[in-house]
Amino acid sequence: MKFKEFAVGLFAVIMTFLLSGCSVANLDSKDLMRPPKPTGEKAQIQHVIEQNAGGQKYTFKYPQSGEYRSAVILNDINGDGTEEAFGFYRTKGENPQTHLVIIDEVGTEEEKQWELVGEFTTALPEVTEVDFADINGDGVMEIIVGWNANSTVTNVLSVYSYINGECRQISSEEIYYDFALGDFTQSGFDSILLMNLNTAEKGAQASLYCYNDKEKKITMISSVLMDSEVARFYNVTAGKVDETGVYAAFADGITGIRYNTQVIYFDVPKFQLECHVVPGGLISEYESTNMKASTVISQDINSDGIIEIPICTKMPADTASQGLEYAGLISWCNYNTESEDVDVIRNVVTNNKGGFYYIMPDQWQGTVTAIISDDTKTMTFIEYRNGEMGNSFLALRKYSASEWIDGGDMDGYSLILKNETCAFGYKILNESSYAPKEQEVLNSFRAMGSGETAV
Ligand SMILES: [Ca+2]
Ligand SMILES: [Ca+2]
Ligand SMILES: [Ca+2]
Repeated sequence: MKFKEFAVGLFAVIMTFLLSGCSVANLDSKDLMRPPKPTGEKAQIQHVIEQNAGGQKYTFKYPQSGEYRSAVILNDINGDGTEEAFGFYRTKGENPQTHLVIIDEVGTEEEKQWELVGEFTTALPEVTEVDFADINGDGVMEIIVGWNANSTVTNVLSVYSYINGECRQISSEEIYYDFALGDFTQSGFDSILLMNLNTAEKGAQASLYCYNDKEKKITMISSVLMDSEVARFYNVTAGKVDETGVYAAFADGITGIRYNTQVIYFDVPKFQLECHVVPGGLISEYESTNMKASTVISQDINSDGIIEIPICTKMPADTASQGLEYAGLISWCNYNTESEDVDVIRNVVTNNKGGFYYIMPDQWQGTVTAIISDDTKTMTFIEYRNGEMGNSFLALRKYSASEWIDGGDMDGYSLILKNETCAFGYKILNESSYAPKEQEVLNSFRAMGSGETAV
């Protein structure tokens, strides 16, 4: 019994944690999906699970990734306005099985009771992730579950629908490495985009699955080859590509030598899934500029609802100067489905180790470089023409909070901003047509920290 007690204890701890997380006011409907209350409700649901396990030892299974990490999740999954619970546990013993149980509160207003209404089992031991989407377009969310056998490359997708008191699986154990959900077909229905890496059995491929009303399950409507060089994805984001509403998955991945983003979308007139590779920068350049791929991911940097893709390089190097450390350059781009190329939205010059960056004016592109010096504290902008550096015109420097003395002689640096730990100053160096005005410096400078990325 010890094991079970431990599992129950852990369950309570995680429930408490998740509940405290949920107390933050947020009207996003996804946040309304919650773990059970640690009161009668939780005890009753747990009792149903225990009964269903039939006295066998079991452990709760927690989704390994994604937004929903609880082993028991409450959500209205049949559209009747009240929540059902569904939970994951794995039995111990000779033939261990992982169970997905769906538990609904049934009975009259006076006497309600939580009861098992659906159950699915698999030999696969782990739950990769859980998500929700309305795949059949009836306004009620389906449960999307990824399972895996301790593999980092292969997961199995299951889609469950609970309607009219009946729980059904509407998928056929499709294999995937990563998935994205959303209205890829611009039909008002959600569909599922499965992405697979190159393996011994199968080439790298993306496949779009939609609900097929005739077969009452999801079926593949289109597929496309993906970049076979990609060894893994470190991020997948789904969102709009452009103003026209084309919806895409942006798979940020890594090959042997570089990072790239694959933009995968469904071309509705052609009725064809498309995949285009946007090269994101060499691993060596990420390393030399201290850029971290995990923090520079495809995202909407300017809150216009359209996803930007980061292309990370270095500021241009002076061929005659050796041993200089150049600043990183992140070009945030939109993918243009017509030209099949990218449009740069914003260029950001970064001093990642120093913890600050500067939004670069368009006219600096190709005609200005930036070097990092002074033990990464200083970033200096320098005119640059035909592979050679000219006048340096702007320096940005980081100070510790105690180093900065208001009104003191700071070597000619003026304060940009100061926080609890550090201060940042700027100095105009030489006469140059590029030299910015103070207000431009204040508008363009950003300090990293508090989880901020260089956007
Ligand atoms: Ca319900
Ligand atoms: Ca539905
Ligand atoms: Ca955007």
